[in-house]
Amino acid sequence: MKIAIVCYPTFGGSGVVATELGIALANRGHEIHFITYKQPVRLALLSENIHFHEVNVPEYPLFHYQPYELALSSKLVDMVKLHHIDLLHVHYAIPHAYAGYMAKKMLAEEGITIPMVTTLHGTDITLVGSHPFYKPAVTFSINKSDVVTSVSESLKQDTLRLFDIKGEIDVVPNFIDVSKYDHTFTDCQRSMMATEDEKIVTHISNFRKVKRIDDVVKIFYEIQKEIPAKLMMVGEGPEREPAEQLCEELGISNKVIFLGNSNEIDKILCFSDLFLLPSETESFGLAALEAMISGVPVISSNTGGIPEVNVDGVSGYLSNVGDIKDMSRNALKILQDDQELEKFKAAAKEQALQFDINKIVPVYEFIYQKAFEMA
Ligand code: GMT
Repeated sequence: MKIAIVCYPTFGGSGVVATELGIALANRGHEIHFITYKQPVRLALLSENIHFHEVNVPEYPLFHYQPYELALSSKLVDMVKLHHIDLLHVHYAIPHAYAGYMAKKMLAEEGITIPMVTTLHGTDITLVGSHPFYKPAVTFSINKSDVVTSVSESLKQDTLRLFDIKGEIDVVPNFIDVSKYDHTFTDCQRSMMATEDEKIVTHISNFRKVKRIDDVVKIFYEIQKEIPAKLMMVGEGPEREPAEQLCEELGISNKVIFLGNSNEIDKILCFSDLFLLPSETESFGLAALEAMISGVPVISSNTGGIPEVNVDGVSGYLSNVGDIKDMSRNALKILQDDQELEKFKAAAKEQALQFDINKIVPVYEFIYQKAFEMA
């Protein structure tokens, strides 16, 4: 099948999922066309089955806002015709589902029928999409998609609650390429980051408000009072600077390393002992799953789709949003007892295996067949 994948090319979870899905589909013999404004960050190599088409928005002085969805829908029409693409899979409703629908209508004028699958990822529904400025357009484009999927049951319920949805929503959870996390590096270069007696705690995100970055710092502050520890902060975003400031104020700057965005997440997780994800809301929590497959237990909030990924008392612990005391107590329960740590590490990995890419990609292939029948 020839599939166009539309996504954000950045470090965000939706772009990562779309890219990994495209790569896996290409490995299964499909021809994949990524259509977005920059080559996706996790798309290292293009190949016979993987193509990338850049969407350009020409600058024009009249445009106060650059019309990206117009450029995207035109690019989709051109690429579908040029490469005889069979199906559109758009990740993140705004503005991709809207642009995809316009492309579909333009192609229909020329006698070309193309099904569109829309995958909802979280903030496109919970934070941005439900804003009154966007809601009518988001509702319209979800309802006009041939098949809609959401990455968790929780996100499905949020979508049904926030929008007037006419059709079904299929839950297809995010996944993990297990083979990528089969570490062969010896000591994971742990010694470069911490001394032997120090535990390594990690947080990875886009450092937005929703991630509650100050909670990450405060939980670590409690941990390091009790045991020797280091905190690895991975990612970039508006909350990074305030977090660095907070570390300074708490006098823990020498124990916290801000690494910025990284393409070596597997290596960082390889030397991590514990992962912190105290988010305000999270439709799935892909970063937690990436930690778990590396054998890193997760201390998280119990919000949104996180409980569908991180199992309380098994792969880590869950607490109410903002309950820093409970989160630090749970973190110490795991970190202070080596036997307990080993037990949680093994269980985290085991739990992550449920989301093996080889189980989930065939589900998307089934979804594509369904889209053909609906179109
Ligand atoms: O977490 C973010 O802010 C990025 C966002 C995105 O759209 O890239 O992530 C969302 O999609 C991910 C992949 O499906 C999910 O794992 C994240 O939980 C979800 N983020 C939120 O719901 C806040």
